[in-house]
Amino acid sequence: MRCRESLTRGIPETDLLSSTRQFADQPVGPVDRPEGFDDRPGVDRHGSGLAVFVGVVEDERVDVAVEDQADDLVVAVEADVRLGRPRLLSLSTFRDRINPLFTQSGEDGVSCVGCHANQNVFRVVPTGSSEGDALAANYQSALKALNLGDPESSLLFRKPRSPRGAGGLEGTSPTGLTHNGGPRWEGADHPAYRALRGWIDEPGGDSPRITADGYSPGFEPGAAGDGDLDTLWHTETEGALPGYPHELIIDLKASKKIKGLLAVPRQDRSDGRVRDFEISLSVDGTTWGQPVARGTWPDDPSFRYVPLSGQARFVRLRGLSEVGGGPTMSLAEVVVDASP
Ligand code: HEC
Ligand SMILES: [Ca+2]
Repeated sequence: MRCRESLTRGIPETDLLSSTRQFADQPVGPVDRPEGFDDRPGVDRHGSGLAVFVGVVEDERVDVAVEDQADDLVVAVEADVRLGRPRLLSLSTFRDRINPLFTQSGEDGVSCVGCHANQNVFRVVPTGSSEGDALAANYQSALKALNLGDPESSLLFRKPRSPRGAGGLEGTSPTGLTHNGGPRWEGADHPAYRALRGWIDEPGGDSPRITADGYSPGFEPGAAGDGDLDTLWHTETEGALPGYPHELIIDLKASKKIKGLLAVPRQDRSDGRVRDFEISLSVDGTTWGQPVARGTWPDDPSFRYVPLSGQARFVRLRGLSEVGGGPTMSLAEVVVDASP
């Protein structure tokens, strides 16, 4: 069974199971285990008796296999698209042009958030009282539902243009799928569709200069600002292992109005994820005021946004402890939300 499903790494396995179920409801097995299929740590067994295996073969292609209780392979879903590396797109464009699309009512008076606030894969929530949390959650969800290597194959492009149905594969549908929420955007001329395309095609801006109190070879501070969710900054993992606090300093190269900081923890494991942190601002990189924000982050791969206000050129994220009490700190990405 082949499908043009794009599964991006970083989707929790329970979510993966629910999206894979749509393709596994008609048992088609047993079929051969895909060649080169590689069981990875993180494979999980679920109470339902189904096990989901996710393997990355040939570098970037993602395959999914589902086994039943008797370990028979009932279905192997082989993604026939190559995934683009998971990459951050502009946060400010997302806030200004994309996020508002999710709260715009359709002809039936319902918006995406009206149905998707508790959905597993594409979970988008209304702004409510905590604007930063909603921004981070919706931004992460939108990126999860996009395959940047082949945007047109993305669920975010296909679902809102699919006819009403149970959500699974449908040969007669122009997108190959149905959508429980019915068609929302009629075609490629729809403003929402064009806004999404514009967001993906937008050239990347000038990246900030990032320095840190230490790093392991291959995990330099710049890896936290390259837009790639798979590359990390990581403090030393060998030798004297200097413990916390650790810090990352982002130099915006000019004084800017600071609105917030988005942090993306490493997506694959807990190692080095920060628990307690504080953020300080500086105009010259030498003199730092009192922290402008303090907080605690959970041990999960969720994007997190800390609202800030102030005028500065340098932003310092200082980690005070690790989620597991260990000595190292890591970060996949950090983005300062600022305007000139
Ligand atoms: C009336 C309810 C409803 C509305 C409105 C709705 N959806 Fe959905 N959507 C669903 C349900 C239920 C599913 C899961 C079953 C399926 O795949 O159709 C889903 C699935 C999806 C998926 C696949 C990932 C997932 O979470 O399962 C995407 C992407 C998606 N919708 C995008 C959108 C977008 C974008 C909008 C707004 C333009 C929207 N939907 C509006 C009900 C809705
Ligand atoms: Ca990175």
